[in-house]
Parts: sequence; C-alpha cells; structure tokens
Amino acid sequence: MLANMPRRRGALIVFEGVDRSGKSTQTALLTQNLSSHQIPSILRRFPDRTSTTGALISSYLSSTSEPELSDEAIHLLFSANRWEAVKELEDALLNGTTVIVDRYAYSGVAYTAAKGLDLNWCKGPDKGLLTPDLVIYMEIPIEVAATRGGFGGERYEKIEFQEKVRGCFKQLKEQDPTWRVIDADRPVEEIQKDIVGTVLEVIERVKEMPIGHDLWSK
Ligand code: Z5A
Ligand code: MG
Repeated sequence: MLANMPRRRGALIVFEGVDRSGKSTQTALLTQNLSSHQIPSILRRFPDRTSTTGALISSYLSSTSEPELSDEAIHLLFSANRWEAVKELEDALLNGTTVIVDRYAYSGVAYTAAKGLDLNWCKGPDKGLLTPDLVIYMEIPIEVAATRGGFGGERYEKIEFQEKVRGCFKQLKEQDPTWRVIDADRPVEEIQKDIVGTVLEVIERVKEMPIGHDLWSK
C-alpha cells in the first residue's frame, strides 16, 4: 500500500573548490551517471545567473557593474541568490530527487572572506539554508587550475586571490564533517569514479533521514 510506504527523500550533494577545479565537469557527469543508475537527480549552480539577483551578480563578476557594489552588498546578493532557490530544492528532495549543486554557501564565505572580511560575519546570511548531506571538495593546486581553459576571464580569477580562497575553504572544511576531499588533479573519469561511489553511499544513507534546514545554525 503506497500510503504505508516509507517516504524516501533525495540527497543534497554540493560541489566546492577553487576556480577551474573541475566542478562543472564533474557535476554534469554525475547527473548522467545517476540517471544510468535510475536515480532521479537535478543539477543547479550558484550563482544562478538567470534570476534578477543573478543578472546583477553576473554583471559584477564581469566588472561592468556601475557603480561598484561594496564587498558586503555583493556578498548579500550571492546569498539572496541561494535563498531564492530553497523552495525548488526542498520540493525536489522531498519528491525523492537528488539535488546536485555546483557551488553553494561555502563559495559565498570563502570568496568574501578572502577579501579580508570576517569569516563568521560572512556565514551569517546563509545561516538556516538547506544543509548539504555531502560536500565534495575538489582539491587542486592553484598553479594547475590556472593552466586549465578559461582561467583569468573574470574578476576573481587571479592566482594570489585564489590562494586566499583556498585558505578560507580549508578553514570551512575543518569545521564540517560532511566534507569529502577529492584529488582533482587526475583524469576526469578517474575522479568521477570516486565521486559516484561516494554519492551512491550517501543517497542510500540519508534516504529516510529528515532534510536539514540548519546550515551553520547549530
Ligand atoms: N562566487 C562568489 O564569490 N560567491 C558565491 O556565493 C558564489 C560564487 C556561489 C563565478 O562562479 C564566481 O562566483 C566564482 C566564485 C564566485 N569566482 N570566480 N572567478 P562560477 O561557478 O560561475 O565559475 P565558473 O565560470 O563555472 O568556473 P569554475 O566553476 O571555477 O570552474 P569549474 O566548474 O571548477 O571547472 P570546469 O568548468 O569543470 O573545468 C574548467 C576547465 O578545466 C575546462 O576547460 C575543463 O575541460 C577542464 N577540466 C576539468 N576537469 C579536468 C581534469 N580533471 N583534467 C584536466 N582538465 C580538466
Ligand atoms: Mg563551474
């Protein structure tokens, strides 16, 4: 009887890492691989440049924003861009769909804290967001990432700044047991194999657990 069947939810899987660490490549492959395992999933990315806040963010990142937004204002816009998506993500999880997210609040904190703002202040606006079941951190030396296609095109894509971002990610990782570090300086398929194994385990483990709404609130 359907009514008596336990309700199964999807898992919230977040990918983080410095620029060109391979997040978009791996999230796209993961969606295909989950589909071949008959596991329903959707892929979302932040910033979502299609919304109103996303258009402002996109303009800021390509340095055409006039007048210049303050570091605090752009930080809050990135956070608002995530809050706009909460209902859609939560509905998908409740329907049993796994949600794969390419960058999340950790990027929000790491990129703003790398500018010199207080890390705890940076966490504030994202407190209470949906809590990821797994954060996959794509670990790569900045010099290697900088040799990859497209590095250098936007505001933050400078080696010295990316080193600071990497240091901020390291602090966040130390405070969070849901992080899994993946060596991202390997062939694409080899990385994907590790990711699929870890993600399948997490989907199975959390399917009957409640969804968390308490990122950084405990
Ligand atoms: N930002 C922020 O400040 N605050 C926030 O709250 C959020 C973001 C959410 C735009 O993000 C900027 O917004 C970003 C952080 C800031 N800062 N910058 N600059 P974005 O996600 O839109 O950035 P992007 O343009 O998609 O780049 P990316 O995410 O940094 O790249 P990636 O997704 O990690 O890498 P990729 O696109 O998969 O791969 C890059 C290239 O490497 C490509 O040519 C691949 O074919 C190649 N590649 C991938 N994997 C490999 C392997 N394993 N070996 C060799 N080559 C590879
Ligand atoms: Mg990307």
